[in-house]
Amino acid sequence: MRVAFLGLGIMGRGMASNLVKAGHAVSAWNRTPGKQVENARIASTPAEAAEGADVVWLCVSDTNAVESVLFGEDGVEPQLREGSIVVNSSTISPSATREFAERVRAGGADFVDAPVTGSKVAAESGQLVFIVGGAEATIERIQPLFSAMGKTVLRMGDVGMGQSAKLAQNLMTSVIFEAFAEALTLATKLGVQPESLLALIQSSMVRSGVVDYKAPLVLRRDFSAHFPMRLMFKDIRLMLEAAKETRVKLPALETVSEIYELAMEEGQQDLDYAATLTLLEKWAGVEVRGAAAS
Ligand code: NA7
Repeated sequence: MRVAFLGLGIMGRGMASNLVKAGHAVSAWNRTPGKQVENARIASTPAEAAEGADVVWLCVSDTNAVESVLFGEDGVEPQLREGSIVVNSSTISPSATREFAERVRAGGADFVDAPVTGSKVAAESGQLVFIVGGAEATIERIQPLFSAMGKTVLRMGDVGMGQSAKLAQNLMTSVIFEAFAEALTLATKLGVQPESLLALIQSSMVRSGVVDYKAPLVLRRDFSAHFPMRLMFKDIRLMLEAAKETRVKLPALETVSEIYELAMEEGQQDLDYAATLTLLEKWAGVEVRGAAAS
C-alpha cells in the first residue's frame, strides 16, 4: 500500500520503518526536518506526503498537532479522496477525534483512531498493541499495516472508542506506577531494601506489567524517557477533561496529576514519567537506590 507517515518521534520512527520493511511504499514527514527512515521518501509537508497515498497514518504529540497536520496550512485534507483512510495513532481527545472523523468522512475518506500501547522497543520490533475505533470494514482493509507494526489489534467500537479505551488504560498505568513509587519511598524510609520489596511485589497479587517494565530502570536510577513525563501528563489532562465532560469523578488521578504538575515545574518534563518518584523522595528525605545503582 502507499502510506503517508506523519510524525517521526520516539514511536513514529519505528512504526514507519516497519511499514517500509513489510514492503509498503512509505512517504514520511516530520515537523522538524532531518529525521530519516531508511528506504522511505521524505516529504517536506504533510500535504506532499499524503499525495496519492491510500492511507495517511499520524503519530504526533497531541490534539492540536493532529488538527494542524490534518487541517492546517499544508495539511492533509486537500489530498484526501474517496476511499482513502486516515489513521491516528497519537493519543488525543476522544471528542476531538469524533469531530476530526466527521470532517474527514464528509470528504469521502474514512477515519480510524488507533492509539497504541507499548514501548519504544515494541514500536521498533513491531510488537505494538493497537486500540482501535472505527468501521469494521475499514479496519479490515488496513489489517496488513497493523500486522507490519503490531502484534494485536483490539477494536473497541466506532470512532473515538480507541482513544477512550486508551485513556482508561493509561489511567491505570499512571496510578499503578504512582502506587509503586509510593511503596518504594515508604519502604526505603522504613529501612527495607528496594530489591527485597520488589521480590515481595513480584511474588504477590500486586505484581504488574508496569512494575516489571519500570522496576529495573528505577532501581538503576535510569530516568531517560521511554515515555516522557510531558506526554503522560498530556494523557492525564485528557482523562480529566473526558471525566469532566461526562461527570465522572477520579480522585486518585487528580492527586497524581498534581504530582506531575509539580515535577514538571521542576523541569522534569522530558524525563520518563518514572522520575515523579524523585519528588516523593524529596518530600520523604530518602533516595530509593538499588544495589545496581550504588
Ligand atoms: P515524541 O517522541 O515526543 O514525538 C512527537 C512527534 O510529534 C514528533 O514527530 C513531533 O515533531 C511531532 N509534533 C509535535 N507537535 C507537532 C505539531 N504541532 N505539528 C506537527 N507535528 C508535531 O512522541 P512519541 O512518538 O513518544 O508519541 C507520539 C504519540 O503517541 C503521543 O500522542 C503519545 O502520547 C503516543 P518534532 O520532531 O518535535 O518537530
